[in-house]
Amino acid sequence: AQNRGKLFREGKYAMFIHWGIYSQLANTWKGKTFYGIGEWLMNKSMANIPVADYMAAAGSFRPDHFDAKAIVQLAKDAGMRYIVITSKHHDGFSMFHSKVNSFNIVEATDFKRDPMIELAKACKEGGIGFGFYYSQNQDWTYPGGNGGPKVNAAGQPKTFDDYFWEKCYPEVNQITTEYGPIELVWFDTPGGMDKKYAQKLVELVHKNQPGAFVSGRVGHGLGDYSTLGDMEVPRQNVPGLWEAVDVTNDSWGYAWYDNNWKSAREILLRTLSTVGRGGTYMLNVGPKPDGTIPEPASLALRGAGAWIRKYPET
Ligand code: FUL
Repeated sequence: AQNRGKLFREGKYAMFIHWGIYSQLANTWKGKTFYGIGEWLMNKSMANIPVADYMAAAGSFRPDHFDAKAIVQLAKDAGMRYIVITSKHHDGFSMFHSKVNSFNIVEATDFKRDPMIELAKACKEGGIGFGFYYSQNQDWTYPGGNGGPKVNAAGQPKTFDDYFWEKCYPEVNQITTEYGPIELVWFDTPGGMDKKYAQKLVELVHKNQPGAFVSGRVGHGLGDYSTLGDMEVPRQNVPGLWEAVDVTNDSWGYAWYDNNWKSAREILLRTLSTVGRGGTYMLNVGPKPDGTIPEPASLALRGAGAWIRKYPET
């Protein structure tokens, strides 16, 4: 489609949001702090949390101060043109009211709201774009997902194919049909996922969302653009249609100890280094346990935004 990826190509600057149960845990488990990227907390490489224990932790997820309008206002003040948020990260928790996975924010928490409905609406009203991150290959809690249990609750063996058709495909169908027009689906860490699965996802997104891009991390060269390495800001020109993804501190998901905040000036330099070489810059914020954006991040974003918005396009 002609207008596919319009905001990606023209907008140049976006907000990335990593938000999930891990935001509540904030890099701690049973009183101990684990250092690293927060959304990986349950992984073997960090706290190595058993699946049942991690799933039970959803019960304490209460981001009561989540305010979609405030986040959209922040993105606009920052000069950003769209927001991309984790609908499901590697931990397998659906941050929307999934029809196929009861381990989701509406059914598995006392919060009970579908924040994706709120954010989609706020973006629309605020005149900015909206999109979803979706971990298509790694799923550490659903039987058959990459890194997940190999058997279901009844002890029956489950394959990646089971996971793909029972959870991944229907969920991607849901996020591309129930939240209005979106700018892109940001697939991630394709690993060894078979090409046939990647193809199915690309076809599905393109069919349901004629204006939406599929990220390069869907794998097999099937994406609509490419993403540099995590937190990589280019030092030389990069060919093609591409983006840089970056963090406001050192973690994507909220980590309580991480105060290595970038200043407004650093954010501007990194934005310019990316956009000046033809790329799109997507900068992450990780909501705190209460659902609000950490103050140092919003201050820096607004500081940089004051310069970016000084000369409006129209
Ligand atoms: C990575 C993921 O494994 C991280 O957790 C994060 O989502 C980053 C943007 O992509 O490769």
